[in-house]
Amino acid sequence: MNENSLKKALSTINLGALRYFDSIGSTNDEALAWAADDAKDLSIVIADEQTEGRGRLNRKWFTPKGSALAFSLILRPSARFAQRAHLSRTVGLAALSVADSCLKYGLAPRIKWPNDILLNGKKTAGILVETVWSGADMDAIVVGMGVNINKTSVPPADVLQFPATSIEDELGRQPPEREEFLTDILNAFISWREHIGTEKLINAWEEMLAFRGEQVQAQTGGETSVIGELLGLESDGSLRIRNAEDKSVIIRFGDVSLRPTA
Ligand code: BT5
Repeated sequence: MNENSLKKALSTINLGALRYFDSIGSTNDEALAWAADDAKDLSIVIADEQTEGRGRLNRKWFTPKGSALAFSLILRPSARFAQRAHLSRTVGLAALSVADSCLKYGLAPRIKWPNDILLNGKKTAGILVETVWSGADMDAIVVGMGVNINKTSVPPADVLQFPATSIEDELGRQPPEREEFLTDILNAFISWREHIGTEKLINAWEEMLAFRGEQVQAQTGGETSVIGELLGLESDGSLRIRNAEDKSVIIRFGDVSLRPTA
């Protein structure tokens, strides 16, 4: 992957502009700085390697050289969508785009709410959405996506809180070129984005949810956790769980980690 191969692969997609790096700290950091400056809607930062890749709460995200997709898209939300509720839907939009791209290769993706894409119950991609505000206005949304494409992108098990895999591991053969997989994700993202404010997006996202109808534990920061049956999504993308007292509990988007209760 290099700047030329990317520009060629992405030539049919209506992007704002592209910045490519052989190696970078974090594509989200570069995108946040660019968004605070003059980046146009749908500008993209992409790197072959990240040395300081980030997950939520500054957890580490591994992107070794030559093996994964790591990129950040900059969105300029229209006034109608420049609200906090829009953020969880944007995570759903990004997760669906990765999931749709996996489907294209015959894989069976599931979205572990809020921000992970699982193949065969293991994490193959993660999403990190961050914002740039000017005063009370949401100026830009940065959607960072990391996808393990080749086997060599999967971190060692001892540094992980949840098992991980790659597209290559799950296909059991040579994976698509990274440029090709990126093109699929961006095309899916652009077409799903048309439906960002609709039930269609929520329904498609809900269909893809991991552990639906199963018992899960949602750990919501600190010590708080909710245990119950995962029912589905609210219209803003929040998660609905039926607890042991048969009550619906709504889990808002934030630092939530979800796992099945074995
Ligand atoms: C995420 O956070 O899953 C969001 C990851 C977003 C990464 C992209 S890459 C492009 C852009 N630039 C950035 O700097 N970030 C974004 P979270 O749910 O907090 O999960 C983080 C956890 O995933 C870590 O604590 C590890 O346990 C695990 N992990 C780290 N690297 C992984 C990998 N390559 N594959 C699977 N799991 C990984």
